[in-house]
Amino acid sequence: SNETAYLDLLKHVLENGIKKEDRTGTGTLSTFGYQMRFNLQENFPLITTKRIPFRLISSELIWFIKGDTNIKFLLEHNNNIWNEWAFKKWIESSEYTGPDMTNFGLRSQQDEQFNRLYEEQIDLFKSRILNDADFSRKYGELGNVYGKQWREWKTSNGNTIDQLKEVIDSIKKNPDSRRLIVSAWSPEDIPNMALPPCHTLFQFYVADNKLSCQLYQRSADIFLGIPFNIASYALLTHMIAHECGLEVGEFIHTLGDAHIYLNHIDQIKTQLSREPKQMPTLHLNKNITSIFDFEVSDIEIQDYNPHPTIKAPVAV
Ligand code: DHF
Ligand code: TMP
Repeated sequence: SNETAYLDLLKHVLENGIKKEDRTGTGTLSTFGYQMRFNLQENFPLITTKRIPFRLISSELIWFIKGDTNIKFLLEHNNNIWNEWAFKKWIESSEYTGPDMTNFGLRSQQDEQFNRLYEEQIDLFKSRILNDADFSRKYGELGNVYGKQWREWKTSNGNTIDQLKEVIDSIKKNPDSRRLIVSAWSPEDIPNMALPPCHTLFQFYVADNKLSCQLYQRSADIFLGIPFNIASYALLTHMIAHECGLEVGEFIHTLGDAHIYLNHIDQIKTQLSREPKQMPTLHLNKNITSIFDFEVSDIEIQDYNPHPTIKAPVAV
């Protein structure tokens, strides 16, 4: 089943992962190269062995689709998943004069006193993003991340390419095409991004009146990021199929460096001890005809009754 595909990945990396240091200093168990297939006709692949807050996935995807790269929109939707990467740019700037926040990701896990200072600073940062327009323009910005590359890829002659619009037009006009690709990986632009894109490139495929999608993800945080990424691309595939009058087919998720952070292992053992439940179904507002018009309230999941949340620290 769709959930088994994910649980098998957890087991595979627990059993076969090699100890590997990483950029964040956390340490991982890592494997290279893995593929999962999700049948979107069966159900909507939202993991049930822990609760996944779906509204964070839908608001993040709408943010990408708008071409937005500023966390202000996310904060207005009570979505905090990108805060740390904007905050990092703020504390590294010359305008920041608060307490030393160097390496806040690791230190906030290890030092309770520091963690209180950090919580204070991140709360201040959030309220300035929400209430101070000049500040948010400067420090809410993650740079040329997903939304920018999808909607306004910069060309060498100073124009831009709306990859997302073009791929949807091509799916409608030329569904047999083998060139239905959107790339977020722009080598030239990598230095201008808060985090180089993890979900790097995706391709669509139409056969039998069904739309399938395959994602190449270069780096995969299996406990925290991957359940979000699966649901996000499943949702994107549904939304595009909806606009194009197609059924949904499969989501195929291909991973590069697939890793478990060492401070997620206990959580994963808990998760693996749980019995999967029925995955939910997705309902899109039928009155929306263009993917660019969806709002959070147009996207709903039904019959989602997961096991409880399992908390884990995110590696920054
Ligand atoms: N860095 C790392 N190390 N892993 C990631 O998965 C990751 N993902 C990013 C940005 N940088 C990253 C963007 N996506 C969470 C989920 C997805 C995500 C960022 C963070 C996360 O923390 N999820 C929590 C719930 C968070 C909440 O409720 O606010 C979870 O338990 O799933
Ligand atoms: P890296 O740039 O050093 O690979 O670090 C990025 C980390 O974030 C890595 O653990 C993968 C994880 N990640 C996901 O798994 N999914 C995502 O969507 C994002 C943005 C990051």
